[in-house]
Amino acid sequence: MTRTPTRDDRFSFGLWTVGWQARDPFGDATRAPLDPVESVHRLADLGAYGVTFHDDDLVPFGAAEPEREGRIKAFREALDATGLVVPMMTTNLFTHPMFKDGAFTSNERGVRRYAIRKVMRNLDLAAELGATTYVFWGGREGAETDSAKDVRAALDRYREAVDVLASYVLERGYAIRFALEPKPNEPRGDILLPTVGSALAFISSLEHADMVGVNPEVGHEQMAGMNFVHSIAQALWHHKLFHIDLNGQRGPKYDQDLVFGHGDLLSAFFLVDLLENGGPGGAPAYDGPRHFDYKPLRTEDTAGVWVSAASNMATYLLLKERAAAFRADPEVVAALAESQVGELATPTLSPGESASDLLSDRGSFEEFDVGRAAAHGYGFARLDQLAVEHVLGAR
Ligand SMILES: [Mn+2]
Repeated sequence: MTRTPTRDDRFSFGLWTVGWQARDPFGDATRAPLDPVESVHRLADLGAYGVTFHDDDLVPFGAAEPEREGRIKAFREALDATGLVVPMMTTNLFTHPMFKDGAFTSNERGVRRYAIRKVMRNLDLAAELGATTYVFWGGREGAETDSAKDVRAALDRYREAVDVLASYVLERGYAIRFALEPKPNEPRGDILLPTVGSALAFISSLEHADMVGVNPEVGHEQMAGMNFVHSIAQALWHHKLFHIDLNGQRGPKYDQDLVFGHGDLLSAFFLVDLLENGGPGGAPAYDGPRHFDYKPLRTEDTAGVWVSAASNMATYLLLKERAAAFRADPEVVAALAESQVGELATPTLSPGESASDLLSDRGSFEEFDVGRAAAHGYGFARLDQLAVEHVLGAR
């Protein structure tokens, strides 16, 4: 198996990732701006297949129409020259000071109307560029104070905005699905729809729920102390994993946006195993872009930016290789059987068996050997050590 990425690996990057100038709340930029055209060429050279962006990543906020057209034209020419595609697009509804109290959920109605219009304009561009996923990350949809935000009204307005925009996509006949990206906090003290679970529950209340899924991000879920592999498994279970943001995070602290695998490496291994081998018969469980939403370390120069971009893809491919080796190892197969991992797929009741049938099955309760069930070990310690040894390349 190759560790050199190809287009078939479907790796994509946001313009805002490699283009991050490393400005943080305490310090100025450490890198010069990067021209989106150059980013497209460099990402293509490194083996990516796609590039994604917020409206304002390509065209500065408030740019006049001729400038907007010129920048879009240059970007399209770079796509045509490299063959890179735009699988996903999104909207910046967080940088401009007007969004300081949110966009779809700002207390000020005029800001909410402006925000919807800003998305509509970029949806038109997304359709033109062939993007099939449109992400909503509501970084400013939240609050720092419980006195100042009526959360139930905010959720009404959030739903209203997504419903209106979904109707717009359907009316225009665009082949676009929406993906909501949860995050617990930062930049707001508390953000609405903080976890994958919250987003899934919200989606079930939408008018066009079938065209809305989630775009979970490794670090966002881990900032909330959640198990990212579990979150992805549940999103898959609901058929709602429309897109994924891969990166690294070291526990519940500020959003680190490290290179994929450079945080919780074991979790990254089990994530790749789930995505690549978690489908029926060991097929991939997810066929969408493997999208990296990370930030090159602030200490790096431009050369370091491209080293880190390549590292995301190399780490993913290494973990994919390790996961395949794990699955193919006869000792692992035996350990999985010993741990009864596959038995969980067997329904608890037999075909046609009812609750009263279960009641009359003395073997299930009255005569069940609870002592045996309590006494035997599951062998998970052995199984997990095999996984660790495979991750370390020791097998
Ligand atoms: Mn993200």
